[in-house]
Amino acid sequence: MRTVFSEDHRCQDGRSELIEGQFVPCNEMPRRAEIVIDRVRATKLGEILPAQDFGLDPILRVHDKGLVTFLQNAWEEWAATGRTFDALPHVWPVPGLGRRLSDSIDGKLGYYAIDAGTPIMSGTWRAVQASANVALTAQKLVATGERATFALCRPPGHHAGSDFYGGYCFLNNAGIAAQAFLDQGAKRVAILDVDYHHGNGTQQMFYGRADVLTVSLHADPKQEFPYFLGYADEIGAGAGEGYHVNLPLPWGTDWASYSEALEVGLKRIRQYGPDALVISLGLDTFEHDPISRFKLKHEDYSRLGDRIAWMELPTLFIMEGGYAVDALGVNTVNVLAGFEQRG
Ligand code: 6XA
Ligand code: ZN
Repeated sequence: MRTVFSEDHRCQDGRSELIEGQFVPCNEMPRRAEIVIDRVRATKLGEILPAQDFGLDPILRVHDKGLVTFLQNAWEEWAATGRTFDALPHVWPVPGLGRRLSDSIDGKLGYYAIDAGTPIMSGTWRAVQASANVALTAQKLVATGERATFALCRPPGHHAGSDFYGGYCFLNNAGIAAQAFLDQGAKRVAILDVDYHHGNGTQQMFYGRADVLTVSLHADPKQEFPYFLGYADEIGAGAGEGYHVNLPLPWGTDWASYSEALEVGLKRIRQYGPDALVISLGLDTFEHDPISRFKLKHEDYSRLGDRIAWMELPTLFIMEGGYAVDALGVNTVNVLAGFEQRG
């Protein structure tokens, strides 16, 4: 399997995130991608390709111009106030406060961000655009006949919606790629999100549509981020009703119960009959992940790849979360190699 990768991911290198009442060093760090690309090389998974530049058009198919312009200019506006540390929001437009777009960068940050864990710095836009280009380059390979490719995206994307960012995500790489498949002639695309966290951004951008089926297996939002979305009764709206599937699972979930939910999701995808499958590949379901509470083991990731291969669909793997950094290369490539083994 070929991997698409851009060194520009390093331009996203946040100092700290707010978690459990404290500012701590960012879990979403450059070393994550480095360890994965090292493992891709060491295991000879396949050729590594650079990203091509697709410009803003495919991004604007799923994201509002306002969000994109904000992300392009946020650092400059923040730095113009004399601040040299990373940009984070500190006030949000909850319903009682209204939702007006302020001229102030602090107002804009709260308007577009969903959390205080997603710092913006001078290189953020460069890394974010590269990450989307990595996804689109890999998407094009699948759309033009490759069985599967791996988009080693960083920063990740699945929490970013049409007009908001957060949860370490700025642009929704999986959503952008799914829309690109449709724009290139696919009739239906399925997105399977196996990250520990609910893919709230992916769900939001396609919630009223039936041409993208979203299936997410994740920690129950009663217990976990993003808390406000990802419940089983969210099934889509209007034309999208029945095309969005949430499979929340409790803390402590291991492969035995995870794989049961996986079969439910895969069955729904098979029934949908998509032209392409996009996998939001998060590895934070690992037993030693520092911010998560599932119990998947190294070998379970090979099984996961094998189960995905059984679908026999053109498949695009998009990197999402995973913070047990030393194990991230092994776990990620186990999925991809597990997929490849089923010829
Ligand atoms: C709390 C946790 C953010 C979740 C990031 C993630 N700030 N999403 O891994 O998939
Ligand atoms: Zn996650």
